[in-house]
Amino acid sequence: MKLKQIIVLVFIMTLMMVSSCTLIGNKDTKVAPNIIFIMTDDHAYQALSCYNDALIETPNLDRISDEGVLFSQSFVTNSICSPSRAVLLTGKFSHENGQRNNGQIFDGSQVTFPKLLQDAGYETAMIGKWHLGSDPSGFDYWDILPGQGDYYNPDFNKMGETRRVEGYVTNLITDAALEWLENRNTDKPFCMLLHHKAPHRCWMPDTTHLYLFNDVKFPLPDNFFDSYEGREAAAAQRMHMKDFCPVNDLKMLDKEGEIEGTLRKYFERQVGRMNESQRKAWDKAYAPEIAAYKKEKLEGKELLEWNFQRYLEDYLRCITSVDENTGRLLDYLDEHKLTQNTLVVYTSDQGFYLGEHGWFDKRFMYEESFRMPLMMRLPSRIKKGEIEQLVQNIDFAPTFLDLAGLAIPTDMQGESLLPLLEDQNTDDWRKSIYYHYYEYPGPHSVKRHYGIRTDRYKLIHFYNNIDQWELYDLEEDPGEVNNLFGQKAYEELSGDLLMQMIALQKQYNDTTAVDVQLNNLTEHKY
Ligand SMILES: [Ca+2]
Repeated sequence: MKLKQIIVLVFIMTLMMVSSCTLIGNKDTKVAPNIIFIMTDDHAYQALSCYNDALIETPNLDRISDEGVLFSQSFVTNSICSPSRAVLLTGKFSHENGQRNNGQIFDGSQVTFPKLLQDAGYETAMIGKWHLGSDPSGFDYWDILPGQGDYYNPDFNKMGETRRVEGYVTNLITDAALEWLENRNTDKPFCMLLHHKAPHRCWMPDTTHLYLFNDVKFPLPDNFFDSYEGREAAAAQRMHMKDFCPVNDLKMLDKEGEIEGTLRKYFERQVGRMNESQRKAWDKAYAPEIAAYKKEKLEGKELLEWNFQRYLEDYLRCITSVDENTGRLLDYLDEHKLTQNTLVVYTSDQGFYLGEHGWFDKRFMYEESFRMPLMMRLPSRIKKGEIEQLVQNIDFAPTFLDLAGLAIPTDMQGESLLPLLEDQNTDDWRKSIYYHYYEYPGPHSVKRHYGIRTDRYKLIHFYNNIDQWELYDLEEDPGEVNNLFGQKAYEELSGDLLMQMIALQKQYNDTTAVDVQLNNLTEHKY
């Protein structure tokens, strides 16, 4: 073969490789999109102005929903960090992927969507908070925070090598993401998981945001002074504004050491990571707050309200960093002409309480921690507007595989969201969703429970060392303070929801919950 013929042949082969990679599994002419999945840790939908602008403006995050879709009913299957991450990767409930609680080591030998995308020709990356114990698998590149990670000058573990990086964690994770995008293999479509640490407890803001919201008085939620009447499990939690550690959670680290707090040593380690100028800026900002706290010695309701304001200031400052850094990423996509064919997803590993029921943290199946914020943008392919159908984090993996034109493994338990995104006929979409939380005994003392939610109603069963059912009409009682279970007028509805829930437990193969119900039925002879 002559040299010229060889060159032509190599050129044609290269073209064929590029086009087969770009289409990935799509049989038709649809081009496989790039995927950027941005997930924060504990970002409440109440703190996103595309959902509600009562607390904060998030103009950059809102761009995703303005130019794409906003899911108004998106939910988690188990409202806690590592279980949520395992559901994302596997498309399966906790009882199927094995990750029921924080602290368990994720079985990385399982089938996950990044592995399937990688096998099909995507370049894959995982950057930021991983929090699954085992090393990431299915990624061409990973650069993660060990464990929970730190806000200031954090360690990163890049493909097995740990180093300390100077700076603020949300900026650094975004820097790492942009650097990877810049150096990626441009012949392949890519899938990047960008997982922020923020705004996880202990809500440490960047030095550039330490004075934000200083003059703002945030409105108290209607159920802030909840009495938990008729709700035994809600009364037993330890995640109330009164349970805050003043030093760690409210940043009252006085030099004299007079302010006590169970997490003081932990927080001293956090600020101990700061360099001299960071520490100087930090101490200057909090000194007046600390002095006032010591002088005023607030008690009772006044102290709770002060705790609430103090908590929200820092939490929302952390969100501002996330918002600004998401803006940097979206700008990069614009500048590099990647916007049209890149799916940008924004979500959090679950919701969070911002004073509702008097709480912080998550875990419960009540709305604020059960709901996840979720926005998606892919201008070349998906519609704009709001999606009201019930969706869950089991749906992420099937959706990404479907978008790439790949087969969805039959044992994945979620549904592809593509029909909703493309405005196809979705009359037969699911009408109810299922939840199961396990981490008890555990931090914050939230008892084990499972339940079902429809558009309007929610039935929950708390079990293990308690046996209590709760029923809510979300239209009449959005704050979930009025447990209707056991009232005569609601017996038929409760029975109907119970039957629907048993059907979901069978569909999802949640035998533990079925066993619990059978035991309770036998013990209590209902
Ligand atoms: Ca979380």
